[in-house]
Amino acid sequence: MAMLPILEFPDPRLRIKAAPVDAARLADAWLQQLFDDMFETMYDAPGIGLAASQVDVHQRFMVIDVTDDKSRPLVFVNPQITTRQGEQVYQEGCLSVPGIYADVTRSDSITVEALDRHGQPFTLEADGVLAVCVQHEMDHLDGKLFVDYLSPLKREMVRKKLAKARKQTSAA
Ligand code: GNR
Ligand code: NI
Repeated sequence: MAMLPILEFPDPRLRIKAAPVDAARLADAWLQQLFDDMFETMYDAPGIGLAASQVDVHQRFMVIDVTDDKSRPLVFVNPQITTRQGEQVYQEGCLSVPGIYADVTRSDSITVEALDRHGQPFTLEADGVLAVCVQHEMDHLDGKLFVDYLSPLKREMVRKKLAKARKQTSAA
């Protein structure tokens, strides 16, 4: 098990569009280890989701667990949203944009189809925070961050705030 470094905004590598996973690669030990390491990194943060893009792996998969007791770890490989209904506003945060929170409007309920970590296809109906998290992680796979939904001015304020926070951390 290993903790993985998480890329932070405005790192340009967060903008790379991830490529589909070759399902045959799910038999590889390194990919299975990476799933485990991503869960460990996410739980330690703590966070409710982590996309491969955030750990500098530009392939289409993510891990999610929205429970309080780590009881429902989900791996989504090559996820696709097949239905969307309604709208919800949720105050989002992101491990790649630490300490920043903002309201984002997304679909209220979705159907997502993906492969699990063993290559088995599954379909999940999600609403509430799980639906938010799936959409947030899939944005990462397309090189998109929740701060992209803010105005350019607010996004620039976020960039400056993070730069200042980093400077203080390194000076301490
Ligand atoms: O841990 C996380 N919490 C969260 C809260 C509201 C909306 C989305 C999220 S995802 C985030 C972890 C993360 O950055 N995943 O990419
Ligand atoms: Ni995120």
